[in-house]
Amino acid sequence: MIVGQTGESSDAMFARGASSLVGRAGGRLSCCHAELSPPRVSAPTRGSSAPLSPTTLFGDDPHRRLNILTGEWVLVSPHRMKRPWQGQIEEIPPDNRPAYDPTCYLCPGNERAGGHRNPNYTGPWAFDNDFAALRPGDGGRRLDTDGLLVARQEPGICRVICFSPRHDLSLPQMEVPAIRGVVDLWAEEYARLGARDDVGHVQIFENKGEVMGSSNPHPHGQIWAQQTVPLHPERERLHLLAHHERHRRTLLEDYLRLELEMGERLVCSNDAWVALVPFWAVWPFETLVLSRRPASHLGQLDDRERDLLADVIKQLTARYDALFNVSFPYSAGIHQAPTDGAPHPESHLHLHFYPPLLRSATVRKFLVGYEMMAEAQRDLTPEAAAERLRESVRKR
Ligand code: H2U
Ligand code: ZN
Repeated sequence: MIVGQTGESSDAMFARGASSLVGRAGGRLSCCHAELSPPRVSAPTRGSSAPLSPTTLFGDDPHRRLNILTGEWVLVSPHRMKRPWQGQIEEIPPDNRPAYDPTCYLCPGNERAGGHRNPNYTGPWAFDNDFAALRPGDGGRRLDTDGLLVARQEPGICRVICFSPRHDLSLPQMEVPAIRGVVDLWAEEYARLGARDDVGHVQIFENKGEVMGSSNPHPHGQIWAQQTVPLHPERERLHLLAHHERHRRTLLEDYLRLELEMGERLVCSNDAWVALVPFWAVWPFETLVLSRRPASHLGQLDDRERDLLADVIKQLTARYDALFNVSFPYSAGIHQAPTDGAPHPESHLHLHFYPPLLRSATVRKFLVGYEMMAEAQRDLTPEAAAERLRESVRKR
């Protein structure tokens, strides 16, 4: 995926149409995702005046906010927070897991699908997904019938990663050195999978909780490594690239500076990382975890930054659990540079947390109706969500 590697400006590329972009880096063929909106590059015009809070400007009035990472907008309707809720109430199963479950396919020593047996692993451990959504291969087959029926073979590899041998834990309940072990394994998997010729992008993620479709409460995540940079990271990458071409700094570096100056959306931090509710958050308690020093991928983090990443993950997920006094469900993932062999100075390693819960442990937000037909919408403001998370202390 080599937009910008040819020396062509992003404006010129967009004038030409992103759908036709196909390039080579390090001798490896890759092609761009089709039809993405042109990035809008911010102009630093504010001078020395203090940044204006959306709460001051809009109060309770509806307004739309721009996601500068994707070019998408979200409608914010703070006045609707007062409406009564008579919709679906989620069942939250009681969390009384044993440290070892003989029926769990992820516990050490147990049997998985297809007759595979897990080793007696004692730290974080990864294996090839027995029901992988992608398969390794050359990726050569392509279909294009009159530009109307278009398809491409997609090679790749799917891995499952157990965070701990303990069935009864989740990330916030693990000690920081144990989470650091997970960070190291993520870095190792990203490097090893990314070095393959048939892998141009490595997506590390976690689905936590039944509400998010997780099939098993044993603490685990997944890694899907594939040839193409998929939709969401590709959208972000184009916006990061446009900003970097113009300012020679990463978009998220400039954004973080502004957030640190304003403070109203910050949740928790340490010397290397900041967790905040992004200005354009869609999910009620969505957060973005940013490295203070722009790093393109986990391999560029030093020892201290890795320890502190483990620390901020624990801080943030413990706040989530304390918010509604429940093991907080979410989908989380790490966005890093594509693994096409090219340098990606525009890339800025970050983690997204998308939790579905809205006003209690049993009321979740659905992205339906207007959101499926038009655009994302939220009632609780990102500033109010950040305040709730800042005040949330670990009670469990
Ligand atoms: P989720 O809980 O996020 O679905 O992840 C569990 C993964 O574990 C899922 O992708 C895999 C599923 O394919 N799995 C195995 O690889 N082996 C098994 O024996 C059961 C589940
Ligand atoms: Zn288990």
